[in-house]
Amino acid sequence: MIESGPACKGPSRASEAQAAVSKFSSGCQVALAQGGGLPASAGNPAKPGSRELGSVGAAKSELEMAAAKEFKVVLAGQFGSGKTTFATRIKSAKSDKKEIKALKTTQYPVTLQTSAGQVTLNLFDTNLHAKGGLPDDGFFRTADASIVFFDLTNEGSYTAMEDWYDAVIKANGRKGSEPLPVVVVGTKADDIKGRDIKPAAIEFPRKKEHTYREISAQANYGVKELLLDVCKALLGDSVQLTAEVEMDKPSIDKIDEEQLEKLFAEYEKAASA
Ligand SMILES: Nc1nc2c(ncn2[C@@H]2O[C@H](COP(=O)(O)OP(=O)(O)O)[C@@H](O)[C@H]2O)c(=O)[nH]1
Ligand SMILES: [Mg+2]
Repeated sequence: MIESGPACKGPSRASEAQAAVSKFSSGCQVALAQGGGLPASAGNPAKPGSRELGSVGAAKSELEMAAAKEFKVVLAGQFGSGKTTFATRIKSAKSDKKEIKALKTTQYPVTLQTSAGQVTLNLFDTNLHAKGGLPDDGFFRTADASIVFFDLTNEGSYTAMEDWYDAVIKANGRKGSEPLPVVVVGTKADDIKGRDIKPAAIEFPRKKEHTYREISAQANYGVKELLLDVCKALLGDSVQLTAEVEMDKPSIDKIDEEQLEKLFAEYEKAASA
């Protein structure tokens, strides 16, 4: 049986002072899960007695934890909402991607240098197509965080987002523990004319109290910021990126940032009303 060790509890939304502890505990959970081990439910409480397992084993698992700082980040959202386009913007993620055949998933590792040290976000991107329906629980389970996507130009994708969100939350039930970190993302922000959803109508992230961000992966707009949002949700608000994130050249080079800021201000106004 795998002993989880004292620091190996479910990720807690970090108070800043606890950020370091929290990131190790999450990383630990990922390492175990990817080794084919534990389901990622909340119930991995710290066991006061677990220090008593062989000191070598304990030391090793602490070392592994310190080295890990890896998080499973599930990309959720309707087919065509722009998940793969987002994941493949990041150069290293694209070159180091791995197929996980059993889960019909591509794993894109995004390694970031942050004020909390090196952090790897393993983006889990499903390869199923629309007719395949929602992925199995195995895809969603053991997530440390999720990015939930909808396409700003397709109202149906906004509606469908709730099913994906529910699937992530259900597979990662964390009774009695902190909620799963989630960032909600509106994609294809470059296509202002094609927008199908008014800012004030984007109620979902406010209702659920999750961070909301708009991106255009094709214009490299908001991509880095989104990665930072995920780090903050996992490690605490004070985390900063300390090195550039290398991205592919944008395929759209003009984007009306001023107009996008106006639209976002409308979202915020509705959110604070
Ligand atoms: N205009 C625009 N189109 C995008 C953007 N991101 C993705 N798309 C398009 O949306 C479609 C679906 O994208 P994809 O990443 O495959 O979606 P997925 O099924 O969620 O992985 C593709 O035709 C993309 O070219 C974007 O930022 N702007
Ligand atoms: Mg895809």
